[in-house]
Amino acid sequence: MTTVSKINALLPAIAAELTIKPASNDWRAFVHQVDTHGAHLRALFFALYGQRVDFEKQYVELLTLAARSWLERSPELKALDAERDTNPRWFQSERMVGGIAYVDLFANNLDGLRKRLPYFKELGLTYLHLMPLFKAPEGNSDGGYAVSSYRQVDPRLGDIDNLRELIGELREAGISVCLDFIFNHTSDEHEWARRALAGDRDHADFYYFMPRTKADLYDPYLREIFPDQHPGAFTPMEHWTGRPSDLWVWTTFNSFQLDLRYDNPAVFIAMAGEMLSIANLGVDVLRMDAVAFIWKQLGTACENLPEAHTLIQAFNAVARIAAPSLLFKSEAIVHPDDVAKYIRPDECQLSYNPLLMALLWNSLATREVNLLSEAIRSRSQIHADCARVNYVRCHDDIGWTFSDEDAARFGINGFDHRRFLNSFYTGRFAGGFAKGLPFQENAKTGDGRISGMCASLAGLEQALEINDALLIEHAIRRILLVHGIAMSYGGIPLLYLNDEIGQLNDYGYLNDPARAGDSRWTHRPARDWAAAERRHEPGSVQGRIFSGLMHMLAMRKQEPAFATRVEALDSSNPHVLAFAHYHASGPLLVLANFSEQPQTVPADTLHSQSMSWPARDLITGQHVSPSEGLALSPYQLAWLRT
Ligand code: OTU
Repeated sequence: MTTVSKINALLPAIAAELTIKPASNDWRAFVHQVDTHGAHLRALFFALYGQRVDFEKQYVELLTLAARSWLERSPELKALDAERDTNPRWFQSERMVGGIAYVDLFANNLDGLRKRLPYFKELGLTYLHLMPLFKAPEGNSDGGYAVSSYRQVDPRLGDIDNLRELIGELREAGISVCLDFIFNHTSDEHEWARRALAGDRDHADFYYFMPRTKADLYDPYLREIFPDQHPGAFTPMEHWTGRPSDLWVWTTFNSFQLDLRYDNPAVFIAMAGEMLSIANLGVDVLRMDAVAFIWKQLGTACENLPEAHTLIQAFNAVARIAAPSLLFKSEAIVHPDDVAKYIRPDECQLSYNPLLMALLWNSLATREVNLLSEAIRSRSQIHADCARVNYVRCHDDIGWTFSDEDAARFGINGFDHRRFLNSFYTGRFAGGFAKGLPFQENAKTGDGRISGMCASLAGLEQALEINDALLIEHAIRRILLVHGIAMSYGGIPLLYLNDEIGQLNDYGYLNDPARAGDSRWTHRPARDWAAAERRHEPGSVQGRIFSGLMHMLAMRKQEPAFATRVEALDSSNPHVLAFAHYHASGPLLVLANFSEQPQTVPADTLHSQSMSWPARDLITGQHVSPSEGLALSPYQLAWLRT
């Protein structure tokens, strides 16, 4: 029997078990999805678990789970599945605008968020990432990234029905919803973890328990992710039981986040079930949290292993069968070579673009575009069915994940340069504009990352403190510039809500013991709705930032060239970033001055473009003739179109 017919032979028994009529449309659709993707799923599942004697049994269990979830999926979502099937690149549209918000900090709870729908419409959002909202430990839960139940909403926010309704309403308003799939670990209060920690044998195999001698074999190879929380990657069992024990538990992040053990197929199947239940709430995109860490192998760094990819592809194949329109977005904040490997139509169709994010901040600090331009030249191309999510800030720290090899090409030493960037963005660098905080500085390795709101990092906090009009102007221009580049890149531009009104660092977290040890809370402020009210006042800081961003977004939505791939250009000026989109209707040229001095792009450089002049700058609306070269004012961004 071929693999396909072997799988199909399993289906009648599954239909019987689920008491569904094999002739029903619903079941026929499922059979069709299994016909198309079942063999691929089986091959991936076999690659992971094929050596086990109970492999077939596990596979039948997985397929049964997929069938059950499909049958539970609502008719509306099935209609959406069919619609997206005819328009699989919907997320590449120039009309896409994304936002990220914490439900509690932005609007208290799910009901409050629903009342903010008019604001999301005003922003023109078509995509909204709601930060973790499932049940999590009280006190420190790593901002919800320690999940205690994937089926229950944090009761402070509402319940699962509120969530389902909210997602439905957002969809009606043309806004797709992204939620996190936090699948590398659960909280120590999750049912599975409670049982495992209490000594239940079946659940012990859901996590990595091992004697210290074995942990010692792993530890030397591992990167410390949260060195402030605990050294190495393990937490002693004693932490929970209070009794001396030789056992340690793998906790890559905080001690209350226990890494799941994916070499156990029961874990894969259980998490596939949680994934599909989230999908059936109506979620369009799953943000695949911490993808780099999901597979471990002794003698390796346990990051970005080939099996991690197989595993995500297997989850993706499950989605194709049981929730076909669901997309994955990878959250891999690692070396750009490794980030790129998660971006595939059969793995993660979407990916954060951490390299662009980090290099935007790098260029603001150095006033040079060398690394950014090189990244666009050599690292921007991805599969035509995928897209990047381009952002300036998010709820996490900024890690300097550029490639040392790329930096070396410009005579830059990666290690020293990261030290410079950390000192620049923590305000230790004399004459700098930034007000950020260090995150997880590691004295042993010299590593460190940066926390801070976009506005504070861009100089607004300092400029307002000394009340200097020119510095305020520069800061606002920096904010608009980096956002403008994220909007120019193609893919989905993502706003970290509160940045659009220039909210500053919040130092209140220092008074909260559950948060004081984690500087990321400085850039997770409660929404300042009073400040937001000033967004329509022309001269106010909020008004200048908000109207600048809204204007660029409006222009972007009218310009299909933004949906085409980006190509680097040489501006002949070290302070000016240049790239283009080549659309059938003609090129779109993007020029960006990263310095506080006026800059010129030479006439020859502009004439070498396949563009007919004069061109129109979509941002200023002015016509541009480059006879004498093009003059750009401090931090000016230009979108030139014939
Ligand atoms: C992610 O980030 C989340 O975005 C964080 O908010 C969580 O704390 C964390 O996972 C645990 O769930 O280390 O500083 O290289 O790829 O996975 C942020 C690490 C992080 C990153 C990332 C992680």
